[in-house]
Amino acid sequence: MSTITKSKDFKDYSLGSLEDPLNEKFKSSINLDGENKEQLLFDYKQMLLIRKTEEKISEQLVAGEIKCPCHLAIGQEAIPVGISRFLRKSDRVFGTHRSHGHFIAIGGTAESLFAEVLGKASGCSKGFGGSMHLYGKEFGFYGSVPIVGATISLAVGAGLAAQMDKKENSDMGVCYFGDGAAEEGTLHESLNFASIFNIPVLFVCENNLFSSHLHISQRQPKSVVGRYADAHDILSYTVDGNDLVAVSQAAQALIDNSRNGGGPGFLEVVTYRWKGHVGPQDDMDVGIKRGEALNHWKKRDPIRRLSEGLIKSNLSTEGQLSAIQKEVDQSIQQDWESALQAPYPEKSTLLSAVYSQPSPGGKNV
Ligand SMILES: Cc1ncc(C[n+]2csc(CCOP(=O)(O)OP(=O)(O)O)c2C)c(N)n1
Ligand SMILES: [Mg+2]
Repeated sequence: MSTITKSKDFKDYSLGSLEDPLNEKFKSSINLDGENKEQLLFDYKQMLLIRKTEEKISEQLVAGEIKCPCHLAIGQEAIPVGISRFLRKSDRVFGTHRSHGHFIAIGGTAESLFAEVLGKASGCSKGFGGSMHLYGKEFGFYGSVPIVGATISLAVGAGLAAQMDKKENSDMGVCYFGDGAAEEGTLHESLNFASIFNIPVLFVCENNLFSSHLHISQRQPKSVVGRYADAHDILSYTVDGNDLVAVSQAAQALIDNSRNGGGPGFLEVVTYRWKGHVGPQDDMDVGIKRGEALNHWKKRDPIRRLSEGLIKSNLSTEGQLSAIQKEVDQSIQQDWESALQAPYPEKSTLLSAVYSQPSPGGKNV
């Protein structure tokens, strides 16, 4: 069993070894005891799909083919994949400025994402949104936005709507947000409201230790973000976000509890993004270099730790895993080419999603 730990059990609300890049414990293969082989292989493929989709985007940003700003989450793939195991189409999931993985993990296609970042009409937001405005209501993705923290209260509202539907085994609101977003007042008001009204909502804090270029130690007295949930009497786990099994076990416990009337849950997943805050470079975009820490975190690669676990437990072989890799590579190449060939939106649609009509004098009414 992987360890899932309540946030309040972290001594002095310090992440300790979880945030220490030198700690060897988090570099080895993950424990897959009791896990279902088919599910693990599916998850492996999903994680690879997310990784390789973002690598393609990174490459095409460098090539100049993609022009919109893209925030990459390479290194964080275990999180949305581990959580999405337990989500359904009727749930209402909200993302952030860094949501390519959130979108794909619950059913978005690489093709519609590529088309979106290229501004093509076949994009998931019809080419009007770009990387930070992803949408796929048909599979439960209610949107990602660039305004940090903005979707947290929306997910609470969506959870309230689900509660008002009075379904047994309720649908859920889910919001992903970062450790930086946890510094916005909206999180604290949302936690309070969700707690008081017992709302079925899952707060997922991707604590990658950075808000833009600032490390959490420069911004906060304690590194465990789950302490805010404890303050509002919300069940909260803080786990290794690069361990698929730890993420999924904690997600399952919290989601089952919420669906059955137990109120909100808070899942803090500790991770690290391999790229700078925005764009394809490894280093931070304001000239700060993470240096050796980044190299150590790369040894905590969630995909390698899963693939090594699969082989070690005799659940798969090198050959099977490389066949999956090939399949993913091929599908990504095809999806990229279709997106490239797709048309741009018609000029006539430019104002179709603008709610206020420009007056003849040019002033909005
Ligand atoms: C309300 C608001 N404030 C500031 C910004 C600028 N900004 C964009 S992303 C970001 C850092 C967010 O950090 P975190 O929430 O930890 O997410 P991460 O980028 O680490 O995934 C900031 C400050 C913004 N987009 N919106
Ligand atoms: Mg962060």
